[in-house]
Amino acid sequence: MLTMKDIIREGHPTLLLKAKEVQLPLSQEDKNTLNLMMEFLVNSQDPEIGEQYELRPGVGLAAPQINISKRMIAVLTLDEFNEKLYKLLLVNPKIISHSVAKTYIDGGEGCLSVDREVEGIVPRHKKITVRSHVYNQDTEELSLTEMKFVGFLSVVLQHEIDHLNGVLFVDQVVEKLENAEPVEFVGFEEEEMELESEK
Ligand code: UDB
Ligand code: ZN
Repeated sequence: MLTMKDIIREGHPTLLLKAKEVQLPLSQEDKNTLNLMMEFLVNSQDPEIGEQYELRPGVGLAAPQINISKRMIAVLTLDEFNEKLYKLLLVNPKIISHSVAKTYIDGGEGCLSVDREVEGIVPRHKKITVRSHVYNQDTEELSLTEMKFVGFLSVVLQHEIDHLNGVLFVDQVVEKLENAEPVEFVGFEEEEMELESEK
């Protein structure tokens, strides 16, 4: 299993590279990497496993963060309305369109690869359309899909796709953003929010 030791941190050169397109069909090695990435997110959000291995509860992970410079990301999170669970393994994702409207997370962003608090907010597109191959862990098949994301999911996807392009949120922070609404978390449990902000 992956632990925090496997996650490279700010200052590591791989985090600044543009990751390579993944060759299709997927190799067994790439399938293994995708499975490990999702397993990390699942473990990191499990209170017992997370505590035992001292994992930060992750909502997304990009392959470059485990020093594999390939265009693969994992996402595991509820939307900001606590309504839908997104469990996605994406290969060669591409933002094909986005809204003019912007959004941001109040209180800023963090990153599993950044071990410090960074003040300021990160401007993000409010809505994006992503075209990507989606990996199904049960069938081991890929399917090319277009998906729309808004709000928190849109922010998570943009944060992860930035990693594929060698971009860290720390280089995109601003003090304030005019004419944009923050992601509004509705029905998120206080405890969950506190868990996140304890970090
Ligand atoms: C995270 N989680 O997983 F606004 F309920 C972060 C860490 C670095 C703090 C663990 C997170 O922001 N959770 C969260 C945020 C909310 C509300 C809520 C939970 N990442 C993943 C990462 O580093 N991927 O590369 C950072 C996130 C910042 C914005 C999107 C991804
Ligand atoms: Zn990150």
